[in-house]
Amino acid sequence: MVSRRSFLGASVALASAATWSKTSAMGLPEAPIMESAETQPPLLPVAGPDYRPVVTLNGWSLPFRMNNGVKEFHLVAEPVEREMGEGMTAYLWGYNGQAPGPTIECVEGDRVRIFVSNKLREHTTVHWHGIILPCGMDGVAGLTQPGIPSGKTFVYEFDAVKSGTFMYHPHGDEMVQMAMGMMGMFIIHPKDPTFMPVDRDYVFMLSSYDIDPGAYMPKVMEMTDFNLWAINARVFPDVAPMVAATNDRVRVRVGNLTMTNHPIHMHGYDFEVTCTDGGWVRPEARWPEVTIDIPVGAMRAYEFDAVHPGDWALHCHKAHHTMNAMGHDIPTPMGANKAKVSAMIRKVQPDYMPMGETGMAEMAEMAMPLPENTIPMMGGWGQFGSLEMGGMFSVMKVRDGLAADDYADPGDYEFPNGTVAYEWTGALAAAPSAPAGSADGSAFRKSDVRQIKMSGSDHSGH
Ligand SMILES: [Cu+2]
Repeated sequence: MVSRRSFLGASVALASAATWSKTSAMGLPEAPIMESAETQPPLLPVAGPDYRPVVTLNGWSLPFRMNNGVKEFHLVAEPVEREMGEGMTAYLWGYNGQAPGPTIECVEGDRVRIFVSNKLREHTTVHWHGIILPCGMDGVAGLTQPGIPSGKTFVYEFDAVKSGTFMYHPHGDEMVQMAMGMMGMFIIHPKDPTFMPVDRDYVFMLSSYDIDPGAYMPKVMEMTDFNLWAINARVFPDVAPMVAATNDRVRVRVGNLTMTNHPIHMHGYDFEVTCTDGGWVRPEARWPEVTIDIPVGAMRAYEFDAVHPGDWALHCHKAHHTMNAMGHDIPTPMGANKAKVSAMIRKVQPDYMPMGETGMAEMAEMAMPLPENTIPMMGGWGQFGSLEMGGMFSVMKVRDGLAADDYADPGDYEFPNGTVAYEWTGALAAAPSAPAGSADGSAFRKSDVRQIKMSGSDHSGH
């Protein structure tokens, strides 16, 4: 395993660290702004205990400065323009140029000070969801503090006493401000770097918006019928893939601040939930899953050993959440014969195309004219054609021989010969043969089969 320190020099973090050390310890820290919606490289530790920084999918981590032993961050609440996908920009509210806001990372035992400047036209606060802290730092407008007025800066300061995965979001005009996209992740790394170590640590936040095609701002009064289901405010096919080297230990942390739960399903692996926003899950309390439901207002982290190379789909299992903007109030079109009615419609609209008579897959391949500022309902092309997916969908790409700090999209998986499902044309493509070392023809490797002793399976006493 490559030590984290060994690739420390390769990071952009050093550049920002130099910038920060020049900043005066007096006055507000600079507030870095991110202009891109691309996944940014991990922000490697530059002070204090070693840790494995997270990679925020289509996001970034907020640089900090040290001031007399205190880690200082500067969040700016402000209107932002977020590219949710190619051809579609949303006017949201967020932090430091993006929505969701940057991930904040610190280490258990750190003293953190977070300056929050409010550039919105109404008051806001920041609530540090799940973090153990003094009540007056909890960020509930009216209850624990006055709202931060427009144009003002408030200071939050607390000791990071417990490691884990947390979130931040406003707790003043919460319904509107969260519907507008104000949210972010907050990671407190364990101070002991040998506790629950992983090789890749991904984090993203689930969010949903109701933005009519052609419009730019979400309808903040919508309660259930959203049309954009997003991973870190990006929709497939413009959600970045996650990348792992074969045999990496991988953690995926998923926060949910939408109005409904999302059963996140990953193909190719079983995994265990190892952390919630309540803390780390003890090994004896874990159980295997392939789909993990992320409740509203909650975080779940799961881990697995990336022993199966491939391009593995990862998505919300609510099928309507892997679609982009679409109408739901239409009758089922399958089986309808639209020939007669099409002829009538063409008299007034010559280019009318009847759709959906056989199903809706055809819609992914039709290049239909779209209104300005929207995204096709589904899209994404793989090496075998259309995926017919949108929304909350990404791909876990596991490859042999990736460098430890390589997070770039490795492209399409090269399937080994004879391992892809194929059309039956009357004979098998090759004579079936048992894999090497397997007497029974099982395609599974030994490492896949867990020895499970079931209690009560010993019937010898009967
Ligand atoms: Cu969902």
